[in-house]
Amino acid sequence: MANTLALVVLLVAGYAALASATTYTVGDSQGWTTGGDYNNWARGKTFAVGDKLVFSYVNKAHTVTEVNQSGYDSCSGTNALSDDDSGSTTVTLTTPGTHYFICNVPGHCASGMKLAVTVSATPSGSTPTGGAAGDALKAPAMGALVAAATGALIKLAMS
Ligand SMILES: [Cu+2]
Repeated sequence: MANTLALVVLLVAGYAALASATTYTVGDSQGWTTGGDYNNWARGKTFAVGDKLVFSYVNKAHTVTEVNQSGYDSCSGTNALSDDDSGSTTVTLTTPGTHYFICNVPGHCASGMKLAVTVSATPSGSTPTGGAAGDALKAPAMGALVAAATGALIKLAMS
């Protein structure tokens, strides 16, 4: 019985992973640094509430400063919503709308260290458009599989 329980746990965990939020590494292997084009990086990606952005950089060499649109447009961190220079900054996108990030080291934002992401209210995995379509199709199928497997196991346990 222990083995069958483990199988159910694995199936349920798999289902949860498919439906869970996405973690994006900003700039991919390049990370968060000067010379990047972060709006080019963001193009074509869909961001949803619950997704995470991971900024990777040399600590103190850059900052991840969340600002409003005017701070973004003027490269000013004066009215920052949050600020970190630890070298590894994870931001969870908790609200829909556009989120703005800049590097607050003088000159860096102006030379391209700025990122704007538009976050949709729909959690990724249930969005029927764009890159999430595959997940949207997979998730119900996985749910049916979990249900079928659970049913079969209950029959086994009762026989
Ligand atoms: Cu910087």
